[in-house]
Amino acid sequence: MLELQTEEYLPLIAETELSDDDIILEITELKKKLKDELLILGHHYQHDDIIRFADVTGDSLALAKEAAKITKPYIIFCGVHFMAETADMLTSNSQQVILPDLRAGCSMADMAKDSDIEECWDFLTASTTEKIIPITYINCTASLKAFVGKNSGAICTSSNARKVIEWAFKEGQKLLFFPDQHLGRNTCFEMGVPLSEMVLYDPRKFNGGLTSEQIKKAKVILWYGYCSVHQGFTVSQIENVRKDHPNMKVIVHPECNFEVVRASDLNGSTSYIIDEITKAPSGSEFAVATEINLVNRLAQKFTDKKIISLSPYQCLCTTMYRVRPRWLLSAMRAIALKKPINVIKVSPDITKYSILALDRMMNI
Ligand code: CIZ
Repeated sequence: MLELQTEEYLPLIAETELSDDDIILEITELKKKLKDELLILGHHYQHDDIIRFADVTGDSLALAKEAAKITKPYIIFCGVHFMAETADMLTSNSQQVILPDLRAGCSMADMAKDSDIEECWDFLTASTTEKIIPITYINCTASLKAFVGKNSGAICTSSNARKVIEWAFKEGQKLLFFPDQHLGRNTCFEMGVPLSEMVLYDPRKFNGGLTSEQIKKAKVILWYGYCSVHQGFTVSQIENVRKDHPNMKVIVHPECNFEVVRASDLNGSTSYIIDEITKAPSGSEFAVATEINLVNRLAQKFTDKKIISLSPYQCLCTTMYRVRPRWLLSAMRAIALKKPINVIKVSPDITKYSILALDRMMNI
């Protein structure tokens, strides 16, 4: 391993001659050396060559809660930007949350921009006197979390969306759901809200493409956002699986579109998918519609079950994939020098209101 003495050691690993094997070796050594100061978190959608170094793996909320429990000064969050933000908000000021590659964003989170959200809120509140409760999926920017916190709303995850929406309907008459239209639509439909009472607010259009009359009539206003990985699954893929594997259950994430969820056998969050597959008897067969790294890992783990991706195409989360061992090593070298890089810090004001929205969710 190189000597950890000077800042010359810091240049991005991409600029060095290190081979992939050298990188893995050095991460392994640094992990031992930093064991008292560093926690590495790995989201389910990360590649195996990152997951192998994770102290804890899980979904975004589980990992953020894990970060909140520990007192180690450094947390490397192998996931995407909004996840590191949530972890920063739940940890103390003296702890530092690090995202190995700052380009690891989330296209769905980026679909709800602050100025568009304010414009939407002004239009909706001017269109109706009924109380609108804003709910956001946890997969969003910290500033959207703060917006819902400020406006009497709450955060939800894909596991508790139904409970949070039930709460919202007790608090107000209408729901504004950010940023994933599919999770909002699928959950509300399963709760008995007909599609005719849901409208789609598209921030690329004037007034979201809606009239005040439509807002008055609607019970649910869905934001036009989606996850490009989950939106890629199709009903014809389900039909093909049913033809080729008659005993196979189709299990999909609720970020998939409405038709796909309706045509599936089971739907739920990544934790739900993992639990269903784990508890299924030996010999069970599943076609899974979620990120490919998780599907492959499940297939490798449960060799007594047949597990395939619903899609024959590569359904990889490219932003998650930006976190490569090279960047993990860069982040670890910087910690070893006590000069952490890529530290994610959310402002106190945004944190205050986001925590309000998170707390509301926790109390529901
Ligand atoms: O919140 C997460 O971690 C994601 C991306 C999905 C889920 O269902 O857990």
